[in-house]
Amino acid sequence: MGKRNQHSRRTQEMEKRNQSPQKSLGDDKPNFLLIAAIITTTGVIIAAIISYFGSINQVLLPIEATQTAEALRTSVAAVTQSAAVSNTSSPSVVQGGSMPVASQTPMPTSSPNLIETLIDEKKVEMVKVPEGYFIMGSTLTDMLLECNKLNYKNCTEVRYGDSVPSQQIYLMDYYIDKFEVTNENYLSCVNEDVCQEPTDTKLSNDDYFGNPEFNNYPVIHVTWDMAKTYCDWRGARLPTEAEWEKAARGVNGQTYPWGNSFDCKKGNFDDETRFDEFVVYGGKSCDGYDMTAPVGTFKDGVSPFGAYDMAGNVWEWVSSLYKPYPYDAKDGREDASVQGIHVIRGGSWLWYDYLPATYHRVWIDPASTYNIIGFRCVRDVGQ
Ligand SMILES: [Ca+2]
Ligand SMILES: [Ca+2]
Repeated sequence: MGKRNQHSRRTQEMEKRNQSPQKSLGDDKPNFLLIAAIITTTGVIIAAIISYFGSINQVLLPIEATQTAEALRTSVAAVTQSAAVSNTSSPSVVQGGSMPVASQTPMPTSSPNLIETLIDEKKVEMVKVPEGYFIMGSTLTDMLLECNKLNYKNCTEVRYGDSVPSQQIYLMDYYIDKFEVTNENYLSCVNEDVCQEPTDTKLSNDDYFGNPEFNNYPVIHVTWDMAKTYCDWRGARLPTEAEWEKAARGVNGQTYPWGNSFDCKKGNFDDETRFDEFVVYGGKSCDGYDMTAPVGTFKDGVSPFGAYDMAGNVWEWVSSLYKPYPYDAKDGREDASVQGIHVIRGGSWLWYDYLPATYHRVWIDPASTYNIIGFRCVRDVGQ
């Protein structure tokens, strides 16, 4: 109303001016100068206002971004804990492998084209996994659908329920080995009398560990302690379950390192009938390797952050004790001094009865060694 009254008064004043007697040209001159001065002054004021608010924005934006990042960092524990007590605050997942939708926090974005690598002191190549949120775990519905689709056995809640629920987890940035630790990598540590030789140096009938023919193949027959000792020797450590999973699937919760559809040509899976009758979804001899394959063979199966063989070839030890989800790194599961059952991730060239999805967890005695279990290491950025 106030604005309307002002407008009416202004209109009436303008109408009065239009009704006033005509002025001479000479009389108009001062008015032109006055108008020009007003226009110039107004322009200067407007420019000053724009400049002022522009500079304020330039100052404020980075502060707001910093505060947001800090808030996100400090809310990790809260997000993790809230997932435990309330399903409404954990991501909801739409059936069919669709993206979970965050209710409170922004969705992370993937930048798969920017792979940053590091060659460490032992000349082992690592890839960087940037700081931020990622989606860990899955829903039972999605897992059982995938399990049945790929003709695996035991597609039940008992087998797959421990990977539920889907959570958003925030991790600081870190480097992870680009490849599984090779026989050659591990031999360097053995030669320095730090690492213990694998408990079995053969694979089937082949001389494997120490045989130059298999230098670039993943080391096997190592316990969790042996794997940890090797990573310590590198100035690194075993990845947590969360770190392993983020490196394997990226930030958006995809099922496999390369996407959501299984493809037996993108990793070394159980595609032979030499050791068992099971043949992976996709057919016999799909990937072309009866046993382990040289690391980095499957370039189309690389993860969003540039890590190879995160699905297939050999299972990989992680640092985590086997505990129920929701995942919480601070609940004791990452305490290396605690004895107990540990987790392996990623699937392998044999052992058909487990879906090689990035979220799938398998627990195992840390003192056991198998020809299907190897590992890789991580290190913190700036370490
Ligand atoms: Ca194979
Ligand atoms: Ca692997």
